[in-house]
Amino acid sequence: MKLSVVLSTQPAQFQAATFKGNLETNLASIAAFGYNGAELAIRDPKLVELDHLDKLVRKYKLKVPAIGTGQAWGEEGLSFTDPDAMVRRAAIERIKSHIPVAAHFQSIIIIGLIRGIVKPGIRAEQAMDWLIEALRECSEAAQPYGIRLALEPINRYETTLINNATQGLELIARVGADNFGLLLDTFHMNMEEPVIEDSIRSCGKHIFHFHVADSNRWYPGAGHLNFRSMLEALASTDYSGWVSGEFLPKPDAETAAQKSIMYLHQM
Ligand code: LER
Ligand code: MN
Repeated sequence: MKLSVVLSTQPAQFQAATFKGNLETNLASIAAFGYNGAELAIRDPKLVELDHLDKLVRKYKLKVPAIGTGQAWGEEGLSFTDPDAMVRRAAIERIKSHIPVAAHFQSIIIIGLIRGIVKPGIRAEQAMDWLIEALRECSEAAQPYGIRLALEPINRYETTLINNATQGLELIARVGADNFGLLLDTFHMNMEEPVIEDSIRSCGKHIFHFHVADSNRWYPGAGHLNFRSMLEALASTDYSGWVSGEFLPKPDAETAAQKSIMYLHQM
């Protein structure tokens, strides 16, 4: 099991970006705790100095399994399903601008909240059509680089578009691109899936990435989710990707990251 944890490269409102603040200090801690990788939350690749980032990631012998993109929604309001065509275009271009960074580190590009929500006055079918169009364009742009995109079903309190695995699988069929799959997150699945393990098994080969947090979004082991059975279900799909910690920095990022890796290693 390859383990990573989320680190934001910029200040972010998103609370479950486990590490924020000084990049090098955080990468050093993540490596020291025994993680194999750091999942990077990048609002805008223009704000990142790729050479500097690459040097630090190499220095601490870490991989970058995935790039989170949701801050473009959280901080700037960009989305694939905004009624304003300029905003939709900016969201698509923003995702495409992650491709060179993803190609450099061989990372998956995460499609989280940048998909947006169904805005008032917009029909759900219209939002879905915009979403599918955007995902096709981005998947097609990433394909020549061998880069995969993973859409994350997110719980109903954060979005009205794609809350569960069934909807995620339907979307995959409609987008119809081999390099487009799913990111499953145990925190969201705990709210939306009837039986988490069954949903993991049903997603099978379409699972490109996996986020872990416990029921309370603290580190695994701090709540009531059954990580042994969820990870067994994941293994039964022949998953060869990463298990990435995305949990609240509570009581603080370092303690949470350490407790999580100790707990997951026991599994
Ligand atoms: C991001 O990976 C996530 O899980 C969402 O809750 C972001 O709001
Ligand atoms: Mn997540």
